[in-house]
Amino acid sequence: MQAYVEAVNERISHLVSADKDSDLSAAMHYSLINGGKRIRPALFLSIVDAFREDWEAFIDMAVALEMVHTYSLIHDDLPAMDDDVMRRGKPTLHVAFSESTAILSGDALLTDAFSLIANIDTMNTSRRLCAIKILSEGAGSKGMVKGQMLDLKYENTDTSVKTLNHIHAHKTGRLIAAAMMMGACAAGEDPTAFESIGIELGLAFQIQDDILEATTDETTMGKSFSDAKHNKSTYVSYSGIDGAKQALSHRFQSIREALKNLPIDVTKIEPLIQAIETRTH
Ligand code: GRG
Repeated sequence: MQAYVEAVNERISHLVSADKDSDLSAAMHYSLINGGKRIRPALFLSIVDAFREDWEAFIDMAVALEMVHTYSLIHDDLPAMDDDVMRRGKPTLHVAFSESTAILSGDALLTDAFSLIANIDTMNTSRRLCAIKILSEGAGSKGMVKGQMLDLKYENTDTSVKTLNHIHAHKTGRLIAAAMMMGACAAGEDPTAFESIGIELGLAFQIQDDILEATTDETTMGKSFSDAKHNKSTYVSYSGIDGAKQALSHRFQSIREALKNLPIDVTKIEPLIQAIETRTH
């Protein structure tokens, strides 16, 4: 995991410079550099590695994923959405710069991500197209954006676990699934099997987020806690800490079982699953 994260950080530093004459590039740099755990790009690279491909050749696709994820966090923090003031241990982008700069930086990160993938000319066109299709579908109106819309719709409402799962399978699950599926695309393999595993991992990730939010503090997590402010139901508010922990353990068990059935070198992914399972922020 460390090797993937270091490679992603190095490539981000190379690709995104903090141009003093451009508020837009300074703002994109501010959000992208430092702080993020780089889980989605690391997952993508581990799948490429598990198919025994040279993962370092696919680093720009990993960075593109992090750019889409970072855009989603910037927009999620805006006053019109969660209205949060801390992210990745720093003031959120609209607080550090301005609301309009935060909106435009998110727009730019999302758009530039696709240009980055389209320009990986060392990669065969059908693999690039497969990745672009999956990333756009995972992030767009049937994926993460739909999840965000549902999340806003169900604020101030008592939801069932079924509805919570539906929201988070889209909001958190679809981009994590896209990361894994893009790993298969990049290796020239069929991505289908990774869709349900990725969504399962996204749901586990969200349950964990809710448990951490209930058991730790904003400084440790490096972000504002705003679920209570918006009266959002969480896995903990619905099932209690013990119930949420039990659901989490079931999900990780089924993720490991599903991965074992695939024709890949699972030892490349297991350390990452382990790191996600035991994360503290
Ligand atoms: C605005 C279109 C749009 C979508 C926003 C991802 C998202 C949808 C909102 C984030 C809200 C949130 C806190 C969800 C919980 C799970 C999650 C995605 C946490 C943040 O991801 P990490 O922990 O963050 O990987 P870092 O900072 O480590 O990259």
